[in-house]
Amino acid sequence: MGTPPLVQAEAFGTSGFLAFRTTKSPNETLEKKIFREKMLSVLRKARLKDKEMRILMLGLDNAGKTTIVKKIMNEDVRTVSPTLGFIIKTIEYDGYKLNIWDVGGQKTLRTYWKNYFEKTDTVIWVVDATDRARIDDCKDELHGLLQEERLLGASLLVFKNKSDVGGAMSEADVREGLDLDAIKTHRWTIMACSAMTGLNLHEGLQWVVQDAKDRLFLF
Ligand SMILES: Nc1nc2c(ncn2[C@@H]2O[C@H](COP(=O)(O)OP(=O)(O)OP(=O)(O)O)[C@@H](O)[C@H]2O)c(=O)[nH]1
Ligand SMILES: [Mg+2]
Repeated sequence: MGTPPLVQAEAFGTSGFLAFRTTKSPNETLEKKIFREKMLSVLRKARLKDKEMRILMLGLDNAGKTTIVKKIMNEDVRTVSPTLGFIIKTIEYDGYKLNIWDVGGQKTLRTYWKNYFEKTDTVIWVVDATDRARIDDCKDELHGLLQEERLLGASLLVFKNKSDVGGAMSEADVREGLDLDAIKTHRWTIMACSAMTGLNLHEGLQWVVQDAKDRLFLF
């Protein structure tokens, strides 16, 4: 277990319209596109040097995203309800300021996910390991997300949540079900976790921070 996180700030939103407008235009030339990506990479690196990260937590509804965040914050995990907009929580972890964006995953809300992509350092993709029926849906949403240009520089942590439940899918099941080995565009890893018992939640944050440190030497 890593250093316990400290609550720094909290914000709530009930509308999916908090958009960070991208400056991209449909007629962007290749040179401009390359320049824009380079600038984004420089900015991202500068922020990592400042030890501040933007983490986007996504996944299908009922996966356990909000419960995970609550558990990390040492809040009561028995009182969660579906997220209709987004919740931002800021925690200090291992000297890094992690701004975690927890966004609702219901089907009708997924079209708003794009409003949160800008400047994301890490995507935490939460999977309900008891939901075999929707593993294909989960795979399609994840692979669709990874096509997003604005997420190209982001790393991916897949949390196989609800691992405390007997008969839940194994890590190998989820790895295969989500076709994770086909992902070549992003640095990724998968970890079994439980928002109920707290299994691997801090280890997950540790990976996120270590990955940020490693990236400082990569770009
Ligand atoms: N057994 C078990 N139940 C969990 C776990 N994590 C979440 N749950 C339950 O799963 C349900 C959904 O949890 P949420 O945290 O609201 O899921 P969400 O991903 O935030 O859902 P949306 O906000 O709709 O996108 C709740 O009833 C939680 O108590 C876990 O690790 N183990
Ligand atoms: Mg939620």
